[in-house]
Amino acid sequence: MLGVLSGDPATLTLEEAHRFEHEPLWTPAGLVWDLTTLWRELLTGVRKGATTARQASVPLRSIGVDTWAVDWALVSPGGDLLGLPRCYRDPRHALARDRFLKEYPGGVEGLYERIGIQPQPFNTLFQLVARRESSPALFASAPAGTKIALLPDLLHDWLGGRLACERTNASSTNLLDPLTGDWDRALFASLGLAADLLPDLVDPGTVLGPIRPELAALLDLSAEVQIVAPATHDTASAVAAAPALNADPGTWAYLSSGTWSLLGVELDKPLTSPAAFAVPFTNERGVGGQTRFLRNIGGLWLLQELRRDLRQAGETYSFAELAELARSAEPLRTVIDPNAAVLAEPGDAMRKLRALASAAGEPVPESAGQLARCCLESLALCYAQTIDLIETLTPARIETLLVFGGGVKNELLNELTAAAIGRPVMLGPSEATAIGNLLVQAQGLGLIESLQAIRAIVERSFPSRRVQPLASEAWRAAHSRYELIVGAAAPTS
Ligand code: LFR
Repeated sequence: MLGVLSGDPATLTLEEAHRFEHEPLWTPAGLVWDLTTLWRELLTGVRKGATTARQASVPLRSIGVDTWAVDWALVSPGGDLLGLPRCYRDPRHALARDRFLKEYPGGVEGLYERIGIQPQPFNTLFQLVARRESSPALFASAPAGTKIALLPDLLHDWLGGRLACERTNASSTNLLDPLTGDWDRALFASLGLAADLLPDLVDPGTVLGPIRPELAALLDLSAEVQIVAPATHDTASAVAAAPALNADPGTWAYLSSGTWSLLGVELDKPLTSPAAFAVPFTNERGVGGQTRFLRNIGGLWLLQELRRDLRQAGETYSFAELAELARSAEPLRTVIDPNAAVLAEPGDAMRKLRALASAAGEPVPESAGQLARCCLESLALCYAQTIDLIETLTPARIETLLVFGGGVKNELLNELTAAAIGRPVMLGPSEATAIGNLLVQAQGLGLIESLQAIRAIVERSFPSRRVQPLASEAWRAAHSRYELIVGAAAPTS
Protein backbone atom coordinates (compact mmCIF):
# COMPACT_ATOMS: atom_id res chain seq x y z
CA MET A 1 0.00 0.00 0.00
CA LEU A 2 1.23 3.43 -0.88
CA GLY A 3 0.27 6.14 1.60
CA VAL A 4 0.39 9.81 0.80
CA LEU A 5 0.22 12.29 3.66
CA SER A 6 -0.70 15.80 2.60
CA GLY A 7 -2.49 19.02 3.55
CA ASP A 8 -2.88 20.97 6.74
CA PRO A 9 -4.53 19.55 8.76
CA ALA A 10 -2.98 16.41 7.32
CA THR A 11 -4.97 13.66 5.68
CA LEU A 12 -3.82 10.29 4.39
CA THR A 13 -4.74 8.77 1.06
CA LEU A 14 -4.15 5.12 0.31
CA GLU A 15 -3.37 3.51 -2.98
CA GLU A 16 -3.21 -0.24 -3.36
CA ALA A 17 0.06 -0.98 -5.17
CA HIS A 18 -0.08 -4.75 -5.25
CA ARG A 19 -2.09 -7.61 -3.72
CA PHE A 20 -1.39 -11.31 -3.86
CA GLU A 21 -2.56 -14.51 -2.22
CA HIS A 22 -0.26 -16.82 -0.35
CA GLU A 23 -0.68 -19.93 1.73
CA PRO A 24 1.52 -22.05 3.94
CA LEU A 25 2.82 -25.25 2.33
CA TRP A 26 3.05 -28.70 3.80
CA THR A 27 6.59 -30.13 3.82
CA PRO A 28 8.08 -33.03 5.82
CA ALA A 29 9.69 -30.40 8.04
CA GLY A 30 6.32 -28.88 8.85
CA LEU A 31 3.78 -26.40 7.56
CA VAL A 32 6.04 -23.62 6.26
CA TRP A 33 5.83 -20.16 4.72
CA ASP A 34 7.09 -19.72 1.18
CA LEU A 35 9.36 -16.87 2.12
CA THR A 36 11.02 -16.32 -1.24
CA THR A 37 7.60 -15.86 -2.85
CA LEU A 38 6.66 -13.36 -0.14
CA TRP A 39 9.92 -11.52 -0.77
CA ARG A 40 9.41 -11.45 -4.53
CA GLU A 41 5.85 -10.13 -4.12
CA LEU A 42 7.03 -7.55 -1.59
CA LEU A 43 9.61 -6.25 -4.07
CA THR A 44 6.97 -6.17 -6.82
CA GLY A 45 4.77 -4.11 -4.50
CA VAL A 46 7.58 -1.69 -3.70
CA ARG A 47 8.40 -1.30 -7.39
CA LYS A 48 4.76 -0.63 -8.33
CA GLY A 49 4.23 1.76 -5.39
CA ALA A 50 7.39 3.65 -6.26
CA THR A 51 6.24 4.02 -9.87
CA THR A 52 2.89 5.44 -8.74
CA ALA A 53 4.66 7.84 -6.38
CA ARG A 54 7.01 8.99 -9.13
CA GLN A 55 4.12 9.58 -11.52
CA ALA A 56 2.38 11.69 -8.85
CA SER A 57 5.67 13.54 -8.13
CA VAL A 58 5.52 12.41 -4.50
CA PRO A 59 8.88 11.58 -2.90
CA LEU A 60 8.98 8.06 -1.46
CA ARG A 61 10.34 8.52 2.06
CA SER A 62 10.12 5.18 3.78
CA ILE A 63 9.09 1.54 3.73
CA GLY A 64 7.83 -0.51 6.67
CA VAL A 65 6.58 -4.08 6.92
CA ASP A 66 3.98 -5.65 9.16
CA THR A 67 2.73 -9.23 9.18
CA TRP A 68 0.78 -11.51 11.46
CA ALA A 69 2.54 -12.16 14.77
CA VAL A 70 4.68 -14.91 16.32
CA ASP A 71 6.32 -16.56 13.29
CA TRP A 72 10.09 -16.41 13.01
CA ALA A 73 13.17 -17.63 11.18
CA LEU A 74 16.80 -18.06 12.10
CA VAL A 75 18.92 -15.64 10.11
CA SER A 76 22.70 -15.59 10.00
CA PRO A 77 24.69 -12.32 9.89
CA GLY A 78 24.96 -12.53 6.09
CA GLY A 79 21.15 -12.68 5.76
CA ASP A 80 21.08 -16.43 5.08
CA LEU A 81 18.04 -18.29 6.34
CA LEU A 82 18.61 -21.39 8.43
CA GLY A 83 15.55 -23.47 7.62
CA LEU A 84 12.18 -22.23 6.42
CA PRO A 85 9.92 -20.38 8.84
CA ARG A 86 7.09 -22.55 10.07
CA CYS A 87 3.48 -21.45 9.96
CA TYR A 88 2.00 -20.97 13.41
CA ARG A 89 -0.87 -23.32 12.57
CA ASP A 90 1.50 -26.33 12.44
CA PRO A 91 -0.10 -28.93 14.75
CA ARG A 92 3.23 -29.73 16.44
CA HIS A 93 3.19 -26.50 18.41
CA ALA A 94 0.33 -27.57 20.69
CA LEU A 95 2.20 -30.70 21.82
CA ALA A 96 5.35 -28.70 22.53
CA ARG A 97 3.36 -26.18 24.56
CA ASP A 98 1.79 -28.89 26.68
CA ARG A 99 5.17 -30.50 27.36
CA PHE A 100 6.75 -27.14 28.23
CA LEU A 101 3.93 -26.12 30.55
CA LYS A 102 3.97 -29.45 32.38
CA GLU A 103 7.53 -28.76 33.48
CA TYR A 104 7.29 -25.00 33.94
CA PRO A 105 7.48 -24.14 37.66
CA GLY A 106 4.25 -22.39 38.53
CA GLY A 107 2.48 -23.98 35.59
CA VAL A 108 0.52 -22.15 32.95
CA GLU A 109 -0.94 -19.67 35.45
CA GLY A 110 2.57 -18.81 36.65
CA LEU A 111 3.73 -18.16 33.12
CA TYR A 112 0.69 -15.98 32.43
CA GLU A 113 1.26 -13.95 35.57
CA ARG A 114 4.86 -13.41 34.50
CA ILE A 115 4.34 -12.48 30.82
CA GLY A 116 0.61 -11.76 30.50
CA ILE A 117 0.22 -13.47 27.15
CA GLN A 118 -2.60 -15.88 26.32
CA PRO A 119 -0.85 -19.29 26.21
CA GLN A 120 -1.68 -19.99 22.57
CA PRO A 121 0.06 -23.11 21.21
CA PHE A 122 1.68 -21.01 18.51
CA ASN A 123 3.43 -18.40 20.67
CA THR A 124 7.07 -18.13 19.56
CA LEU A 125 8.17 -19.52 22.93
CA PHE A 126 6.37 -22.81 22.26
CA GLN A 127 7.39 -22.84 18.61
CA LEU A 128 11.03 -22.65 19.71
CA VAL A 129 10.50 -25.61 22.01
CA ALA A 130 8.94 -27.58 19.13
CA ARG A 131 11.68 -26.67 16.70
CA ARG A 132 14.52 -27.40 19.09
CA GLU A 133 13.06 -30.85 19.64
CA SER A 134 12.42 -31.65 15.97
CA SER A 135 15.54 -29.98 14.52
CA PRO A 136 18.26 -29.73 17.17
CA ALA A 137 20.90 -29.44 14.41
CA LEU A 138 19.34 -26.20 13.27
CA PHE A 139 20.37 -24.42 16.45
CA ALA A 140 23.59 -26.37 16.97
CA SER A 141 24.91 -25.44 13.52
CA ALA A 142 23.96 -21.75 13.70
CA PRO A 143 27.04 -19.54 13.09
CA ALA A 144 27.98 -16.83 15.60
CA GLY A 145 25.76 -13.80 15.28
CA THR A 146 22.67 -15.78 14.17
CA LYS A 147 19.43 -14.21 15.35
CA ILE A 148 15.81 -15.19 15.80
CA ALA A 149 13.99 -12.82 13.48
CA LEU A 150 10.22 -12.36 13.50
CA LEU A 151 9.04 -12.19 9.89
CA PRO A 152 8.71 -8.41 9.54
CA ASP A 153 12.10 -7.97 11.21
CA LEU A 154 13.63 -10.42 8.76
CA LEU A 155 12.09 -8.56 5.81
CA HIS A 156 13.35 -5.24 7.21
CA ASP A 157 16.81 -6.76 7.49
CA TRP A 158 16.68 -7.89 3.88
CA LEU A 159 15.44 -4.47 2.76
CA GLY A 160 18.18 -2.65 4.60
CA GLY A 161 18.40 -1.05 7.97
CA ARG A 162 19.40 -3.56 10.57
CA LEU A 163 18.07 -6.61 12.30
CA ALA A 164 16.08 -5.56 15.34
CA CYS A 165 12.89 -6.82 16.91
CA GLU A 166 10.04 -4.34 17.12
CA ARG A 167 8.36 -4.36 20.54
CA THR A 168 4.65 -4.72 19.67
CA ASN A 169 5.42 -7.92 17.83
CA ALA A 170 8.04 -8.99 20.39
CA SER A 171 5.25 -9.02 22.97
CA SER A 172 3.46 -11.74 21.00
CA THR A 173 6.40 -14.12 21.42
CA ASN A 174 5.58 -14.85 25.09
CA LEU A 175 9.19 -13.90 25.85
CA LEU A 176 8.91 -10.17 26.58
CA ASP A 177 8.81 -8.94 30.15
CA PRO A 178 5.64 -6.80 30.14
CA LEU A 179 6.88 -4.47 32.86
CA THR A 180 10.40 -3.69 31.64
CA GLY A 181 9.66 -4.08 27.92
CA ASP A 182 12.89 -6.08 27.61
CA TRP A 183 13.35 -9.76 26.81
CA ASP A 184 12.75 -12.08 29.75
CA ARG A 185 16.24 -13.51 29.42
CA ALA A 186 15.84 -15.98 32.28
CA LEU A 187 12.78 -17.49 30.60
CA PHE A 188 14.62 -17.68 27.29
CA ALA A 189 17.64 -19.28 28.99
CA SER A 190 15.37 -22.01 30.34
CA LEU A 191 14.90 -23.19 26.73
CA GLY A 192 18.59 -24.11 26.56
CA LEU A 193 19.20 -21.82 23.58
CA ALA A 194 22.15 -19.42 23.21
CA ALA A 195 21.31 -16.03 24.76
CA ASP A 196 22.69 -14.05 21.83
CA LEU A 197 20.01 -15.46 19.49
CA LEU A 198 17.72 -12.70 20.76
CA PRO A 199 17.94 -9.52 18.66
CA ASP A 200 17.95 -5.98 20.04
CA LEU A 201 14.53 -4.48 20.67
CA VAL A 202 13.24 -1.25 19.13
CA ASP A 203 10.02 0.73 19.52
CA PRO A 204 7.54 1.26 16.69
CA GLY A 205 8.59 4.27 14.63
CA THR A 206 12.32 3.49 14.82
CA VAL A 207 14.28 4.45 11.72
CA LEU A 208 16.31 1.32 11.02
CA GLY A 209 18.46 2.76 8.26
CA PRO A 210 18.52 3.36 4.51
CA ILE A 211 17.49 0.83 1.90
CA ARG A 212 20.33 -1.42 0.69
CA PRO A 213 22.08 0.30 -2.23
CA GLU A 214 21.73 -2.85 -4.39
CA LEU A 215 17.95 -2.79 -3.89
CA ALA A 216 17.71 0.94 -4.49
CA ALA A 217 19.44 0.36 -7.84
CA LEU A 218 17.34 -2.72 -8.67
CA LEU A 219 14.04 -1.00 -7.90
CA ASP A 220 15.04 2.40 -9.22
CA LEU A 221 14.59 4.07 -5.83
CA SER A 222 16.41 6.94 -4.18
CA ALA A 223 19.19 5.74 -1.90
CA GLU A 224 17.62 8.04 0.73
CA VAL A 225 14.56 5.81 1.23
CA GLN A 226 14.53 4.74 4.88
CA ILE A 227 13.41 1.45 6.36
CA VAL A 228 11.20 2.42 9.32
CA ALA A 229 9.72 -0.12 11.72
CA PRO A 230 5.97 0.46 12.08
CA ALA A 231 4.09 -1.56 14.70
CA THR A 232 5.18 -4.70 12.89
CA HIS A 233 2.40 -6.79 14.44
CA ASP A 234 -0.57 -6.26 12.08
CA THR A 235 -3.02 -6.06 14.97
CA ALA A 236 -0.96 -3.40 16.75
CA SER A 237 -0.89 -1.35 13.54
CA ALA A 238 -4.65 -1.72 13.15
CA VAL A 239 -5.35 -0.69 16.75
CA ALA A 240 -3.11 2.37 16.31
CA ALA A 241 -5.48 3.37 13.48
CA ALA A 242 -8.63 2.93 15.61
CA PRO A 243 -10.93 5.87 14.83
CA ALA A 244 -11.23 6.57 18.52
CA LEU A 245 -10.27 10.19 18.88
CA ASN A 246 -13.72 11.40 19.85
CA ALA A 247 -14.73 8.46 22.01
CA ASP A 248 -14.17 8.91 25.75
CA PRO A 249 -11.52 6.58 27.13
CA GLY A 250 -13.12 3.59 28.78
CA THR A 251 -16.30 3.78 26.67
CA TRP A 252 -15.15 1.90 23.58
CA ALA A 253 -13.75 -1.46 22.69
CA TYR A 254 -12.21 -2.39 19.38
CA LEU A 255 -12.60 -5.36 17.12
CA SER A 256 -9.79 -5.85 14.63
CA SER A 257 -11.69 -8.07 12.26
CA GLY A 258 -9.99 -10.32 9.73
CA THR A 259 -8.67 -13.87 9.69
CA TRP A 260 -8.71 -13.46 13.46
CA SER A 261 -11.14 -11.38 15.49
CA LEU A 262 -9.14 -9.47 18.08
CA LEU A 263 -11.50 -7.82 20.54
CA GLY A 264 -10.24 -5.70 23.40
CA VAL A 265 -9.56 -2.39 25.09
CA GLU A 266 -6.51 -0.24 25.74
CA LEU A 267 -5.16 -0.34 29.28
CA ASP A 268 -2.31 1.59 30.93
CA LYS A 269 -0.78 -1.62 32.24
CA PRO A 270 -1.18 -5.38 31.88
CA LEU A 271 -3.97 -7.16 33.73
CA THR A 272 -2.87 -10.70 34.54
CA SER A 273 -5.37 -11.70 37.24
CA PRO A 274 -6.60 -15.30 37.44
CA ALA A 275 -9.96 -14.09 36.06
CA ALA A 276 -8.26 -12.56 32.99
CA PHE A 277 -6.33 -15.80 32.53
CA ALA A 278 -9.49 -17.89 32.74
CA VAL A 279 -11.00 -16.26 29.62
CA PRO A 280 -8.15 -15.94 28.48
CA PHE A 281 -7.30 -12.34 27.65
CA THR A 282 -3.87 -11.45 26.40
CA ASN A 283 -1.79 -8.34 27.16
CA GLU A 284 0.05 -7.35 24.01
CA ARG A 285 2.00 -4.15 23.66
CA GLY A 286 0.59 -1.26 21.67
CA VAL A 287 1.97 1.83 19.97
CA GLY A 288 2.90 4.31 22.67
CA GLY A 289 3.59 1.51 25.16
CA GLN A 290 -0.04 0.98 26.24
CA THR A 291 -1.45 -2.51 26.69
CA ARG A 292 -3.67 -4.15 24.11
CA PHE A 293 -5.83 -6.16 26.48
CA LEU A 294 -7.63 -8.41 24.03
CA ARG A 295 -8.99 -11.81 23.25
CA ASN A 296 -8.07 -13.84 20.15
CA ILE A 297 -11.34 -15.09 18.69
CA GLY A 298 -11.58 -17.67 15.86
CA GLY A 299 -12.49 -14.95 13.32
CA LEU A 300 -13.19 -15.12 9.60
CA TRP A 301 -10.75 -18.01 9.40
CA LEU A 302 -13.85 -20.10 10.13
CA LEU A 303 -15.48 -18.85 6.95
CA GLN A 304 -12.25 -19.12 4.92
CA GLU A 305 -11.88 -22.72 5.98
CA LEU A 306 -15.54 -23.48 5.33
CA ARG A 307 -15.24 -22.01 1.85
CA ARG A 308 -12.12 -24.07 1.13
CA ASP A 309 -13.78 -27.26 2.34
CA LEU A 310 -16.97 -26.60 0.35
CA ARG A 311 -14.86 -26.04 -2.76
CA GLN A 312 -13.12 -29.37 -2.23
CA ALA A 313 -16.54 -30.96 -1.99
CA GLY A 314 -17.45 -29.42 -5.35
CA GLU A 315 -19.42 -26.36 -4.11
CA THR A 316 -17.57 -23.19 -5.09
CA TYR A 317 -18.72 -19.84 -3.62
CA SER A 318 -17.22 -16.40 -3.36
CA PHE A 319 -17.27 -14.85 0.12
CA ALA A 320 -20.12 -12.60 -1.03
CA GLU A 321 -22.14 -15.60 -2.19
CA LEU A 322 -21.50 -17.44 1.05
CA ALA A 323 -22.66 -14.38 2.99
CA GLU A 324 -25.86 -14.24 0.90
CA LEU A 325 -26.57 -17.91 1.61
CA ALA A 326 -25.97 -17.24 5.29
CA ARG A 327 -28.35 -14.26 5.18
CA SER A 328 -31.19 -16.39 3.90
CA ALA A 329 -30.55 -19.24 6.36
CA GLU A 330 -32.66 -19.57 9.51
CA PRO A 331 -31.42 -17.21 12.28
CA LEU A 332 -29.82 -18.59 15.45
CA ARG A 333 -30.40 -22.21 14.47
CA THR A 334 -26.98 -23.56 15.47
CA VAL A 335 -24.48 -22.11 17.90
CA ILE A 336 -20.97 -23.50 18.43
CA ASP A 337 -17.81 -22.42 20.24
CA PRO A 338 -15.88 -20.47 17.57
CA ASN A 339 -12.71 -20.82 19.66
CA ALA A 340 -12.73 -24.62 19.82
CA ALA A 341 -9.11 -25.76 19.42
CA VAL A 342 -10.01 -28.12 16.56
CA LEU A 343 -11.12 -25.23 14.39
CA ALA A 344 -7.76 -23.46 14.57
CA GLU A 345 -5.94 -26.07 12.51
CA PRO A 346 -6.50 -26.22 8.75
CA GLY A 347 -8.74 -28.78 7.06
CA ASP A 348 -12.06 -30.59 7.38
CA ALA A 349 -14.14 -27.56 8.34
CA MET A 350 -17.58 -29.05 7.65
CA ARG A 351 -16.95 -32.20 9.62
CA LYS A 352 -15.53 -30.23 12.55
CA LEU A 353 -18.39 -27.71 12.64
CA ARG A 354 -20.97 -30.50 12.52
CA ALA A 355 -19.18 -32.50 15.21
CA LEU A 356 -19.06 -29.43 17.48
CA ALA A 357 -22.77 -28.78 16.93
CA SER A 358 -23.72 -32.34 17.62
CA ALA A 359 -21.53 -32.55 20.75
CA ALA A 360 -23.24 -29.39 22.03
CA GLY A 361 -26.70 -30.84 21.37
CA GLU A 362 -27.39 -28.21 18.70
CA PRO A 363 -29.14 -28.87 15.36
CA VAL A 364 -26.41 -30.05 12.97
CA PRO A 365 -25.86 -27.49 10.16
CA GLU A 366 -26.22 -29.14 6.77
CA SER A 367 -26.29 -26.58 3.95
CA ALA A 368 -23.56 -24.09 3.09
CA GLY A 369 -25.84 -21.26 4.27
CA GLN A 370 -26.54 -22.97 7.61
CA LEU A 371 -22.85 -23.64 8.16
CA ALA A 372 -21.83 -20.08 7.32
CA ARG A 373 -24.59 -18.57 9.46
CA CYS A 374 -23.58 -20.77 12.37
CA CYS A 375 -19.99 -19.45 12.10
CA LEU A 376 -21.03 -15.79 11.91
CA GLU A 377 -23.61 -15.92 14.69
CA SER A 378 -21.27 -17.84 16.97
CA LEU A 379 -18.61 -15.18 16.42
CA ALA A 380 -21.10 -12.41 17.20
CA LEU A 381 -22.14 -14.20 20.41
CA CYS A 382 -18.52 -14.53 21.41
CA TYR A 383 -18.00 -10.79 20.81
CA ALA A 384 -20.93 -10.08 23.14
CA GLN A 385 -19.60 -12.39 25.82
CA THR A 386 -16.13 -10.83 25.52
CA ILE A 387 -17.49 -7.29 25.99
CA ASP A 388 -19.35 -8.44 29.11
CA LEU A 389 -16.13 -9.97 30.42
CA ILE A 390 -14.20 -6.75 29.75
CA GLU A 391 -16.78 -4.84 31.77
CA THR A 392 -16.47 -7.37 34.60
CA LEU A 393 -12.67 -7.29 34.68
CA THR A 394 -11.89 -3.62 33.97
CA PRO A 395 -13.50 -0.26 34.80
CA ALA A 396 -14.49 0.15 31.12
CA ARG A 397 -18.18 0.70 30.34
CA ILE A 398 -18.46 -0.08 26.66
CA GLU A 399 -20.90 2.11 24.73
CA THR A 400 -19.55 1.50 21.23
CA LEU A 401 -17.60 -1.19 19.45
CA LEU A 402 -15.15 0.16 16.86
CA VAL A 403 -14.69 -2.41 14.12
CA PHE A 404 -11.95 -2.19 11.53
CA GLY A 405 -10.01 -4.46 9.18
CA GLY A 406 -11.14 -6.58 6.24
CA GLY A 407 -14.07 -7.96 8.26
CA VAL A 408 -15.96 -4.63 7.98
CA LYS A 409 -16.80 -5.65 4.43
CA ASN A 410 -18.98 -8.46 5.75
CA GLU A 411 -22.27 -6.57 6.19
CA LEU A 412 -24.08 -9.54 7.68
CA LEU A 413 -21.43 -9.96 10.35
CA ASN A 414 -21.67 -6.24 11.18
CA GLU A 415 -25.45 -6.49 11.62
CA LEU A 416 -25.21 -9.67 13.67
CA THR A 417 -22.51 -8.10 15.83
CA ALA A 418 -24.59 -5.01 16.62
CA ALA A 419 -27.61 -7.20 17.41
CA ALA A 420 -25.59 -9.58 19.59
CA ILE A 421 -23.81 -6.89 21.62
CA GLY A 422 -26.87 -4.64 21.84
CA ARG A 423 -24.76 -1.56 21.18
CA PRO A 424 -23.93 0.50 18.11
CA VAL A 425 -21.03 -0.62 16.00
CA MET A 426 -18.82 1.99 14.31
CA LEU A 427 -17.27 0.69 11.12
CA GLY A 428 -13.81 2.09 10.55
CA PRO A 429 -11.40 1.50 7.67
CA SER A 430 -11.03 -1.95 6.17
CA GLU A 431 -7.33 -1.22 5.64
CA ALA A 432 -6.68 -0.23 9.25
CA THR A 433 -3.48 -2.26 9.45
CA ALA A 434 -1.92 -0.55 6.42
CA ILE A 435 -3.08 2.85 7.69
CA GLY A 436 -1.60 2.32 11.15
CA ASN A 437 1.61 1.02 9.61
CA LEU A 438 1.96 4.08 7.35
CA LEU A 439 1.13 6.63 10.04
CA VAL A 440 3.58 5.14 12.54
CA GLN A 441 6.27 5.34 9.85
CA ALA A 442 5.34 9.01 9.40
CA GLN A 443 5.65 9.45 13.16
CA GLY A 444 9.10 7.85 13.02
CA LEU A 445 10.10 10.35 10.33
CA GLY A 446 9.00 13.20 12.59
CA LEU A 447 5.94 14.13 10.51
CA ILE A 448 3.34 13.24 13.18
CA GLU A 449 3.65 13.80 16.91
CA SER A 450 1.56 11.30 18.77
CA LEU A 451 -0.92 8.44 18.74
CA GLN A 452 -3.66 11.06 19.25
CA ALA A 453 -2.52 12.86 16.12
CA ILE A 454 -2.45 9.55 14.21
CA ARG A 455 -6.07 8.91 15.21
CA ALA A 456 -7.10 12.43 14.25
CA ILE A 457 -5.69 11.82 10.77
CA VAL A 458 -7.55 8.51 10.54
CA GLU A 459 -10.85 10.17 11.50
CA ARG A 460 -10.37 12.98 8.99
CA SER A 461 -9.31 10.69 6.18
CA PHE A 462 -11.61 7.67 6.58
CA PRO A 463 -15.11 8.51 7.87
CA SER A 464 -16.68 5.78 10.02
CA ARG A 465 -20.17 4.38 9.49
CA ARG A 466 -22.59 3.49 12.27
CA VAL A 467 -24.66 0.31 12.51
CA GLN A 468 -27.52 0.47 15.02
CA PRO A 469 -28.47 -2.65 16.95
CA LEU A 470 -31.94 -4.08 16.44
CA ALA A 471 -33.30 -5.07 19.84
CA SER A 472 -34.28 -8.71 19.81
CA GLU A 473 -35.57 -11.23 22.30
CA ALA A 474 -34.06 -14.04 20.21
CA TRP A 475 -30.51 -12.78 20.82
CA ARG A 476 -31.09 -12.47 24.55
CA ALA A 477 -32.01 -16.16 24.68
CA ALA A 478 -29.04 -17.04 22.46
CA HIS A 479 -26.57 -15.55 24.97
CA SER A 480 -27.45 -18.08 27.66
CA ARG A 481 -27.37 -20.87 25.10
CA TYR A 482 -23.89 -19.75 24.03
CA GLU A 483 -22.67 -19.66 27.64
CA LEU A 484 -23.82 -23.23 28.15
CA ILE A 485 -22.17 -24.39 24.93
CA VAL A 486 -18.78 -22.84 25.53
CA GLY A 487 -18.86 -24.32 29.01
CA ALA A 488 -19.45 -27.78 27.52
CA ALA A 489 -16.59 -30.10 26.59
CA ALA A 490 -15.47 -29.78 22.98
CA PRO A 491 -14.58 -32.81 20.86
CA THR A 492 -10.86 -33.21 20.34
CA SER A 493 -10.80 -34.28 16.73
C1 LFR B 1 -3.79 -11.39 13.25
C2 LFR B 1 -2.71 -11.99 14.13
C3 LFR B 1 -3.11 -12.05 15.58
C4 LFR B 1 -2.20 -13.12 16.08
C5 LFR B 1 -2.33 -14.12 14.96
C6 LFR B 1 -1.19 -15.06 14.79
O1 LFR B 1 -3.40 -11.43 11.91
O2 LFR B 1 -1.50 -11.29 14.01
O3 LFR B 1 -2.99 -10.84 16.29
O4 LFR B 1 -2.55 -13.64 17.32
O5 LFR B 1 -2.48 -13.34 13.77
O6 LFR B 1 -0.03 -14.40 14.44
